[in-house]
This record gives sequence, structure tokens and C-alpha cells, in this order.
Amino acid sequence: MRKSVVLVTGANGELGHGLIETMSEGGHDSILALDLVPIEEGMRRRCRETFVGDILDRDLMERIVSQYEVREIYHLAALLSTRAEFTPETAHRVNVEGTMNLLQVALEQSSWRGDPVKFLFPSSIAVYGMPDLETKRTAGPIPEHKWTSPTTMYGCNKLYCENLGRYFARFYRQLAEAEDSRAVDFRGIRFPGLISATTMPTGGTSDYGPEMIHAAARGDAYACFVRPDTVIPFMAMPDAVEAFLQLARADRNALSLCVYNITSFSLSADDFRTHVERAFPDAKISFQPHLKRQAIVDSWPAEVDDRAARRDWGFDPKFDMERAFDEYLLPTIRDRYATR
Ligand code: AKB
Repeated sequence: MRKSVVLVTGANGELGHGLIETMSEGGHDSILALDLVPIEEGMRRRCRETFVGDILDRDLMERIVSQYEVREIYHLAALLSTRAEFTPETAHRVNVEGTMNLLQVALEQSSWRGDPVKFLFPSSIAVYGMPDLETKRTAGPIPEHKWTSPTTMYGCNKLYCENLGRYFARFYRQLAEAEDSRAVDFRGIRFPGLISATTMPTGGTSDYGPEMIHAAARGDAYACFVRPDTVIPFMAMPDAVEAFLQLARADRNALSLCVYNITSFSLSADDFRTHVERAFPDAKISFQPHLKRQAIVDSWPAEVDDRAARRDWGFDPKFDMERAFDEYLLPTIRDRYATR
């Protein structure tokens, strides 16, 4: 019989790292990791098997399911917001068609198992499109259903995939005479900007936060590409990973939404600089806004309303701004660069 496994796509990314590390430290021995480039050595030993390949490659998917029964999918592979603007058509293929492929794998596996496959999907604050700065400043925390007119390809892709997931979970082949026993247990989180102490983000537009800290720790100068007064929500990576795992474990009957906002703290780029300079007094941080990337960040909310996640599955982040800097980011980042 096939071994039952959890498939993680985009495994080499920041969230993939955090997730695989946490799952394997919790004793998980059935992780399959998939990425376009070979899975890093340190991660490989945490996985049952690793695959190098494209999520658009149906033959690869067939090969995986011929060997393994997939019971859970963490579909993390995506082109992020800045990178997607350089190649929007490719972004659409990877972000949308790739997700469609994985949803079909989930559907098929659900039918083999006789039980819906859990499909964990990282969405983003990029699904929002605040119309102007005044609205962004005065709107307060934005709930899931408001201001969902994204301006980026990535945001459009994520929003559409949220809807695809909801369709596969609740309405798949709704006109069929016979009740279709296949379904996907789709669960999504709209993540804020994520900050990891151990990996660097690539291709995103919220990257200025983590880039500022890592540059200061390395002793490099950093020119921040947004204005000092720019505010978006952020979260420390351990809270993001824990939230994903917590949502995966949640009782399905308690979930009133398919996709949830979560947040830890909102802060301005200038607040970020203040924190970084306090920890690294020699940091050389300047502001040189890139007008077009600025416009993207300005279209994202300053705060999101995550009451549904707190109520339905007990989301409760450990790291507020102070703790994120003092107890997670700074000690870990200092260690990381001190040993180089
Ligand atoms: C990005 O900047 O594209 C991502 C995101 C906010 O989803 N970090």
C-alpha cells in the first residue's frame, strides 16, 4: 500500500523552511518536499523524500501519487508580488494553474482515501486594494470581505485561488445528479508581511522590513524602498508557522470561513528603523522610496481584522512587536551573522 504523506510545495521558501523544521521537530516523519531547485541539505534529512520539479508538471504529480497517498497539502509555491510584476503571465501560470493542479491532486486523493484531503493555502494581504492613502489611514482593521480589489498580479492570483479553493471545498460539480463524495478540505490564511530570523525573503514587496534587519546585522548599508510613514501588518515566522499548523488541526465544523486574516503587529518603516538602530547602533539605514513599489505597499491595509481566526480556531500569536524583536529576531540574527 502507499505510505500516507504530507506534501509541501515551494519547500525551499521561507515559510517552507519554518514549516518543515517545526513539523519534523514535532516528530513528523512523513513529509514530502517539492521545489523547483534541490531541497537544501539541512532540510532534506527532515523529509521522507524530496522532489525537484515544477508544480505545473502533471507527470511529476502522477509519479508522486503513484508512490504515496497524500493526506495533506501545504501548497506554498508561488511567485511573490514584486517578482510577479516583471512576468505577470508566468506568475499567473505558476500561481493559478499550479494551484489548480494541486487542487486536482487533492480531489483525486480525497476519492482514494474516502476522506477529504486538507489543503493549506497561504494567501496574503496582497488580496486587498485600498483605494487611496486617506482610506488606508482611516479604515481601521480590514475584515476579510472588504476592499478586495487587488492591484497586483500576485494579489489577483491569490484572491482567485482563495475562490477556487472555496469552490472545490463547497461547490464542486454542484449540478451533478449524484452527490459527489470527493471534496477538498481547503483552509487558507491571509498572511501579513513575514519576518524570519533565519532566511531572507525574495521577490516580495513587504521585504523591506526583514531586509533592513538582516542588512544591519551584516553591517551593510540599507536603502529602504518605501517612505518612513508606510504601515502594513507584520508577523514573526514562528507565529506564522504555528498558525498554519493550528488551522490544519482545527475542527472542521468550527471553521466558518475558508480563508482567514491573521496579524500580529502593524508598524511603520520608520518604527522598524528605530528598532533596528536600537539593536545595531552602527546601522546605516536610509529611505529611497521606489514610487512603484511604494504604490503596491500603499494599496495594502495598515491593519487587518483577525477576530474570525481568534474565535474559530484560537489564533493567538506569541510575538508582539517588542517580543518579536527582542526574543526572536535580534538574538537569532545576531547569532547567525556572528558565526560567519
Ligand atoms: C509579498 O510581499 O509579496 C509577500 C506578501 C505580502 O504576500 N510577502
